[in-house]
Amino acid sequence: MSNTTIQHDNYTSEDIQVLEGLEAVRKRPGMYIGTTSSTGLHHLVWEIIDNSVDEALAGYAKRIEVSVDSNDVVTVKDDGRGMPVEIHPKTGVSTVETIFTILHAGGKFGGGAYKVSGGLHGVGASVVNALSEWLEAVIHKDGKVYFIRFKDGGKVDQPLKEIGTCDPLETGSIVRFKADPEIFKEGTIYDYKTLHDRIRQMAFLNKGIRLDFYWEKEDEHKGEHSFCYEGGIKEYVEFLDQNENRLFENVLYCDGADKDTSIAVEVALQYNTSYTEKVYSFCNNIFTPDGGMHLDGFRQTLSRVINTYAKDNNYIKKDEPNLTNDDLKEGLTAIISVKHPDPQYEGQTKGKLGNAEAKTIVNKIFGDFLKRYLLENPDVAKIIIEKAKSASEARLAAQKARESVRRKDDFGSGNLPTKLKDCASRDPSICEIYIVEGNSAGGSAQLGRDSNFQAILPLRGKILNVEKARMHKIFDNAEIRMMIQAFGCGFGEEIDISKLRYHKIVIMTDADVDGQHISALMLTFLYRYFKPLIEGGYVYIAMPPLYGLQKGQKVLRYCYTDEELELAKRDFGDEKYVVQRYKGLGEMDASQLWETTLNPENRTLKRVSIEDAIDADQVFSMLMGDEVEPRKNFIIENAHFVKNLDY
Ligand code: 1YM
Repeated sequence: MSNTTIQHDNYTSEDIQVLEGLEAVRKRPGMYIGTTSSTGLHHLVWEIIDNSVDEALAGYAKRIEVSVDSNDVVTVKDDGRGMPVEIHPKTGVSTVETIFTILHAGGKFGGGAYKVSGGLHGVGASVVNALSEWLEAVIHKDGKVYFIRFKDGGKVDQPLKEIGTCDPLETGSIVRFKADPEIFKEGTIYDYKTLHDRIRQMAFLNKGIRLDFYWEKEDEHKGEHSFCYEGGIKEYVEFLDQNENRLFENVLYCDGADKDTSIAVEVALQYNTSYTEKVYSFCNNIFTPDGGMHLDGFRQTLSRVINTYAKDNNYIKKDEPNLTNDDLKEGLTAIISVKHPDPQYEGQTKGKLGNAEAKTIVNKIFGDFLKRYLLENPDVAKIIIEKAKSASEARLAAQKARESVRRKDDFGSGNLPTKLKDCASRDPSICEIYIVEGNSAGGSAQLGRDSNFQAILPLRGKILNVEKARMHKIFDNAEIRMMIQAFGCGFGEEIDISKLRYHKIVIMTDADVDGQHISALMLTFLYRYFKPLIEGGYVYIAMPPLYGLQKGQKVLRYCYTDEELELAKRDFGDEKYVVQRYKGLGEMDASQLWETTLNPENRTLKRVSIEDAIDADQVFSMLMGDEVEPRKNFIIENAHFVKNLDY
């Protein structure tokens, strides 16, 4: 292969190969970034940030800046060595051009260093380039400033050239790009929260690296957000538990690496007074929602070391059973983060780390640490063991309670609660169940519904706060038992969606703070015990109108938001009407309720979705946890109390 620069106005065979490569990405973007939805759009940003994070993890960059401007142009800047600019011996063009035009060029070109922060499918800068309207890179290196530009999905627009000089101490890479709207048909608009949360997470997962996020759009988020955590995942655990009461002062933290395999491990954990667990595992900075070997190693070690300690110190008698993983879960918050040179992801959605050696190494590093920590901190050991023992006792009681509840209500037999006003149809795909707050509204709903396909389950008062209660209490609650019976699909780990009796579960509460609180309780319950129903998109929130414009007895128009009311007022010109504010569902009669909230033709339903398990968990814990103040503020501030409500 020749060592001369390719002329970009007359194509050579290498050029054509390059174009074919990037063309393949444009033809099948899904193969490289998963999807061309908003998720895929954001992947472009992650890919470029990953390159900067790799440079930081290699010890060269200290600070990374990410900005999004009002035209959705993204700029990522780092103060690393600067991408290599010399002619690449294999391609005959600059290495930076090679990086941006040859698929999977990543770390293979740089002399063996592997990519640590792995993007989806391990794609890199060239994929971003292929899917961009244009992309520019500016490189500061050896006292010189270089520039290169691509357009139309990765074609070289301006080959690499020197555009100036700089202080030789000033080095780094800047990449700017505009995603191609022809690829991202749903639009190229970035979401503030998605970027903000992921950048923050990157900062938590990579201690000491500073990530500055500049949101330049003219909206409420405009400004700079700077993230840098010297404590890394230790601070992540503190962040996750900011609204909890911790059981002891310090977060347990360890890190280590295995020389032979180059696998690095970090674990941080804390216990709080709640009964739920927040344990999240990552490989190469990517969340592994389905766990895998690193998580298995963590659980196995936690249980092994604590049980050994508990037996050695007579917290558990020799003939008593061990504490189980379930016992050790209650109130546990932990992050397990591994860095692996060759991760293998398994499972249908590739959310599970398959490398068995990750387990061995977590066992060793976390095990040695925990054993020693417990010996040195017997007071902490005692607190953890006592928490787990009380969980174990509660579990036994719950088991008994469940069995008795099951016998009493006969969950599987098709018996239905008497309060349920069921629908005629037995085709779940068209059936809906409205869970209605309060008996009076329940009455109107029962009269107003279409009984062919709409069932009504009235609930009285607030259902039990499931976050605070333990299992056996939850199943003592009559309202909750009725819901479980009505759904017909079982609950918890035994759920069977094929038995679900309604494909729309609609929560209907008053449009006030109390109503929102009840919705939040309901969602927490569904989230904890019927997660697949939320994931499957079966759960909705009804939106009753806030106002009616009334003329005499007749309602001229219903308004569901304050903005709508303002618009309606303008539309009405000379017409005389009074604005009626609905405080509760009970104020509407049966036909009004049908018209506004039940009739599929007119009603507004919000579908509840969980895009981000961590985030949802946070909101729920905050809403339901022991700390009253943040909850109160949140409910007052957020009319729409859960982030992921789709309209
Ligand atoms: C805003 C995006 O890409 N930074 C970046 C990338 C590289 C280097 C430094 C780098 C790596 C190496 C040597 C090396 C890349 N290099 C390569 C390749 N920021 C951003 N900063 N010198 C510079 O790994 O040996 C790919 S990315 F291929 F050259 F190694």
